[in-house]
Amino acid sequence: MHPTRRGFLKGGALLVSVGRASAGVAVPPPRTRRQGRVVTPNGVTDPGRMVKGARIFHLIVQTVTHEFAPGLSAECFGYNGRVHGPTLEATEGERVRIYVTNRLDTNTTVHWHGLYVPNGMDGVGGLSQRPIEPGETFLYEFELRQHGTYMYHSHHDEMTQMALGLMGMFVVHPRGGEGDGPARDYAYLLSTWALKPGLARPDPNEMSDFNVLTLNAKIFPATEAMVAKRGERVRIRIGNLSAMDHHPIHLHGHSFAVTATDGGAIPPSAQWREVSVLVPVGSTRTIEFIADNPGDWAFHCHMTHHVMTQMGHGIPNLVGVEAGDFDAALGRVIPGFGAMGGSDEEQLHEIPPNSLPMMGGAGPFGYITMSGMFSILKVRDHLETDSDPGWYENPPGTVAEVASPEQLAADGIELPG
Ligand SMILES: [Cu+2]
Repeated sequence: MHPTRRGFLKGGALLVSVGRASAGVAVPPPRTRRQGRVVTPNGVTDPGRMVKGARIFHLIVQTVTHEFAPGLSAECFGYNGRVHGPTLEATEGERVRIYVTNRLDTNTTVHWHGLYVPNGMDGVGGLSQRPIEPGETFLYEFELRQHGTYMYHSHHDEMTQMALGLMGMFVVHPRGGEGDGPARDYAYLLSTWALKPGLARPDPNEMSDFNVLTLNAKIFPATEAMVAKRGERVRIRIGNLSAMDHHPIHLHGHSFAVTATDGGAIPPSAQWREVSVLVPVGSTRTIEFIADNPGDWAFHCHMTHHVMTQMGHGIPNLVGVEAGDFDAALGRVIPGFGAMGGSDEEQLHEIPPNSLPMMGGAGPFGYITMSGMFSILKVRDHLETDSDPGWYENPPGTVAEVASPEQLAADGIELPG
């Protein structure tokens, strides 16, 4: 099968989205914000504020219209106007007071995932507290007795409320700081959504067919790139609060050490090296490496369906089919149906409103055939700022290209007839 003749099913229509970017999904200029020491790509890091020796946070739970990428938005639940909530950042030994105001029209709670808290601060609705009713503001107060990467999420009707986005990261730095801490410290929260093309709200009832797979609630090409200067030590904290899916997160061009889970730091003698780290549901994994390989390196979930967006299922496999008049024939029973085939120019079919092609954004060598849980680590010899430096300029002779007849002959490669 020719690579430009692949078809992709989307919401009842088989789409071919290779060959050109559709309107509205060009790669936006990504930015990386540094509010605290931890950078939350596409999100915010909230260090709170100190009042009489305690660190104060305020989470407002509310309905939020969230954009996963230009062209795809949904009515979700969020904190402080965002999906997901801010990465809360504090230091071991601190007392935190976290006010939670419920602006939903349903009850909620907040659970502090992985943190040692008094039982009554654990946020399990009905078990450890009564739920926070609409309009109420609850206070959670506890001392941070550990350091590491944790999470927070609704623990009331959690199947629904987490499916709609009520979650965030909680980073606790070690008491006394880190003498040789990393130069870059990134935080990602992985989540999964069932958002049928054209619909306004994610479906919490879905158990298996999640079609929007996100890094910090964004899908490529809307995911902001990470940056690092060559030689810098980079830490990436990854939490997974997907409904049903574990994610093997893969980094290209480097290997890394798994340095911590939400159970605590892993002693150096027990750390292991990987190029993909499996982040199970309800867990965090922290990885560290030296960014010693300049370039634009893919950072993504290795589940192939998790780097796709809004695929539909339930039609026969048409890979390799000579489409011919198939579109017109099937279009009579399935309006808008489009099978693979035709020229590149014809390959992008009509898609329903508020939906995106299954994959892709513009790249330096054409269309990047990935979406969903996909981002890029940009390693450079020199970085003027922490914002996206643009595409990597490869040194001459270091990009794969068509083999020359001379080279083929020199290496004794004979092409099949
Ligand atoms: Cu995945």
